[in-house]
Amino acid sequence: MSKVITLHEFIMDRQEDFPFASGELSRLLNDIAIAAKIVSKDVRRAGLLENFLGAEGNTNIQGEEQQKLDVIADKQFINMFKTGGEVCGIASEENDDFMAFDNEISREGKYVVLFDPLDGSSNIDVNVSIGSIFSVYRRKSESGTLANLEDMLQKGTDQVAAGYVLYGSSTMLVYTTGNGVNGFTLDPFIGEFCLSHPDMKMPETGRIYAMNEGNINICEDGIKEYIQTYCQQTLEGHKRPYSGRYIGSLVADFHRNLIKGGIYIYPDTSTDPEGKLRLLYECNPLAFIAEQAGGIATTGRKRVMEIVPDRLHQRVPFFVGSKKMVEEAMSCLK
Ligand code: AHM
Ligand code: MG
Repeated sequence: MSKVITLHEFIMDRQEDFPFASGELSRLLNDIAIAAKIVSKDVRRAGLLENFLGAEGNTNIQGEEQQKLDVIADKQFINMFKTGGEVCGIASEENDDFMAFDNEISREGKYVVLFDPLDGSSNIDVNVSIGSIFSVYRRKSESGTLANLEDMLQKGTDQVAAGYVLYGSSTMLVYTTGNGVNGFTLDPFIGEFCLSHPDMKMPETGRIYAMNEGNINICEDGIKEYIQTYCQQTLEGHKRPYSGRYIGSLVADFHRNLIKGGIYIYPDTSTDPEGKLRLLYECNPLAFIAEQAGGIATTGRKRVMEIVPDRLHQRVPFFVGSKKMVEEAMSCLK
């Protein structure tokens, strides 16, 4: 029987891999894992608890209805970051503005975290997989001062760590610090994330495409061409088509494609000319993981991680997945 390696042990063993390592990033990743366990516990029991399912009654800055669990998860992560001492400020998909933590230990924190506390909102109430996504940057502002907007608006290439937690048939945490991608499954009996997917690699190609095809008529022609040429069966039935699989939870669709090979597409449409997904909370962290696993992430025209953000809640078209499949899709865009 091989030795069980917990996330905590793994992070400590790898500490020297981290740029500017002095232990803070290790502690921050451990704090994220603890917050993820708390959120996982809430997600797993949501159907049994009063006030956990359904809409909160508010909309976020993007005009989307917040679910109660969105808000609960947001508070759990913020509380962990605020009290941990490694983070000087955060920005979350659920909050209008970023937060600079104004307490003594946080002002010294080296990092900022940008995150989507619970992604896949439309699946929360129906017991379908959802996830949390996070992205970690070194602050640009002086240590000891308050975090500012410039700390938050960094390019994806500046990320020092990124990851996601998938609340699926099991809870998994997958992360990278720029030295490959590793996946850990939460063992509910011992309450630890244990290494289950070492050195994850995204297959160079695959047979799965994930897109909300309800939007096909409001997409540019190149998207239609890609779906018809590469993904769908021809009328004569000559071509073996890809399989369409769309969960509608980005983390879950991405995770499946990471393991099996595939492409996820959320393009711009005539009704959402910038696309739907958020650059800072969703696209950059998954782009970092995809690239570290050998995949690609683009807007269809440009590498996602090279975009210089100009606002917190910026949206971008998103094509992510197996290298060959994303290249095929890009070849159809004019
Ligand atoms: P959310 O952050 O409000 O949950 O929105 C992001 C989600 C993604 O997880 C998912 O892939 C996409 O939105 C689904 O959107 P749609 O319902 O338009 O297909
Ligand atoms: Mg989201």
